[in-house]
Amino acid sequence: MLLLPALANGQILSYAAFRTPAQADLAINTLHSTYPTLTQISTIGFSVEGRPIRALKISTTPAVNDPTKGDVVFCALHHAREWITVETIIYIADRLLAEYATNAQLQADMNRLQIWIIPVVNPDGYLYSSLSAANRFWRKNRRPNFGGSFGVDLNRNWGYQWGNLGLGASGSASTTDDVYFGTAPFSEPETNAMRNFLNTRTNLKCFVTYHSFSELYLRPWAHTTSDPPGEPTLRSVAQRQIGKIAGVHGHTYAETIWYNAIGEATDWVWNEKRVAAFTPELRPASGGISSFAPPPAEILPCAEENYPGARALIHDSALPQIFVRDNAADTGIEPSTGMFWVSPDIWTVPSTLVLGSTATLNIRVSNNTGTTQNNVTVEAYYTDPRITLEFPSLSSISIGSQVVSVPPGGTVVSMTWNTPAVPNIWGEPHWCVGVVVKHENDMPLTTVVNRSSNVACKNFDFVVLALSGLIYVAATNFLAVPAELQVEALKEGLPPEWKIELPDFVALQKELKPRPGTLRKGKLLKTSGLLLEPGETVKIPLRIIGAKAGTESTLNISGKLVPLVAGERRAVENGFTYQVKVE
Ligand code: 0X9
Ligand code: ZN
Repeated sequence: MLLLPALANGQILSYAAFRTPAQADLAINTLHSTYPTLTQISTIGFSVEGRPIRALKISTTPAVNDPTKGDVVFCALHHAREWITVETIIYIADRLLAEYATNAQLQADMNRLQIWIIPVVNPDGYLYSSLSAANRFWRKNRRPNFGGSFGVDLNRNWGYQWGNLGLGASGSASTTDDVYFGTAPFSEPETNAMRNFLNTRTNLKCFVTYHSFSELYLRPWAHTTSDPPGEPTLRSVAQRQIGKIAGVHGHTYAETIWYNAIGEATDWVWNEKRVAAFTPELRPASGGISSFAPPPAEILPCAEENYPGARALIHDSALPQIFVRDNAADTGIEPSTGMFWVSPDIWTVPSTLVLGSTATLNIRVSNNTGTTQNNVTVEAYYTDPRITLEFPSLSSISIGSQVVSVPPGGTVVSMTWNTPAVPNIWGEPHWCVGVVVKHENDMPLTTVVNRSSNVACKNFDFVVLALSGLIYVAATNFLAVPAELQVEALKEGLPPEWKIELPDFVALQKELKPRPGTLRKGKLLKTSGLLLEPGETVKIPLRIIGAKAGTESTLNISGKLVPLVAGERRAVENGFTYQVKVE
């Protein structure tokens, strides 16, 4: 009888040697057959040479898609030679499944999630690199290129900033180059499969694409050294991840953007999905090309040190721990539903604000973990809601940041807000305060308010005088394409005798005189709202009927910009609360 040494963390597979592609496939099959009630294997697409790109789904309901559950996606091997990434991601799956039986916190997290492990994005390249010593350092896929060479760099083939050579970043139009970006964005079936897979996730939370080597923890942007929107959020998570990795074997992965690259995976994900996306570069720390094939003794420690980081992202993705409500009905569920710019947990004293004054900003932070959470960072920002309602954003201004303890009953944090002295860019007295709460064990993974229980906002106003019942609402089309503007005055909260009359959109449309092409497109797409060119602003008069002079109420206006594009027209929503006093 052969006695195998017990594996430290209950995993069932061995990490003593690099797997061949067939063995990597087998490893996934073994995990599935060992844990049939917790896993499902699916094929998300096929490579250039027709090999399946497989995903191992880990979930308590693996056979069905549950849109209420968050989707956490880990992938590896965009680049053929980076074998240690396959081992690491298989280990993560192996250990999650082993720990599930006894780890109550993992069980609680998993109840809320669907975890996807895609060990080999580039199966053709992987096989090719395993066929001979001469092939071992192949990087690209195996696309037969025009001119007779092979391969597209899959980490240059994603759609954001694809082929943008003007940036001077890594990426090439030359078929023979190792960083050849292909003939079009997503021209390769491998990246196309990944995009389609991500597009069909119902509640995407985060995305990690493992590469090697150099021991780095990369975050967007890749294509430029400028900060992306929400950079503080990405940075906090990256730093937390680095700490987790270092805590295992003392390897401190560097926090950097490294060299710039175009058409890179996490840039597309952050730009398109606004979910935290990272590129860890695994072991070893340095070396020449042979470092893509480190000694097999590196596999296990590399995998081990990356497990707690993966685990932490899973925990972040699984429901509210420390949270701030988006509206009174919000229990922390992500995404929240209903209005998201009316957080009851954000208020000022005095409640009616004056431009250029000083107020006390109060923030109620809730905690449903059952125990006091220390070192919770509470950040407050204000922003022009005409520009963005993400927190933080490139244009948000910090009000303050505090580190507090939050007992199970929650706590109120107060800070001084020096309010803006001027109206927002559209001349309205609206400014939005956004709050971001962070904790070592509960990080926000997006800047989008309704999609994170860690992010909330409240629109603040000054009293709007409605002389003879008329008020103006401004809206602008900040999309890059013409869009249909839909405006709605919400009835909730209004005195019963108040009626809000919207203007005649046909007459208003005539006043705007948009270019005929836009009108034609609008007609074709059967629009009913106002058609706005990119950058165009419109002031919409709303008439309040039935109100007695001197009455006052809050009025919630919701606006939607629906881009005039063929196919699925995804609306961008925004909303404002007006404090209206009728004179
Ligand atoms: O060049 C790449 O695609 C990645 N490095 S690798 O050695 N694995 O090839 C890095 C791409 C991501 N870059 C940044 N986020 N800066
Ligand atoms: Zn790589």
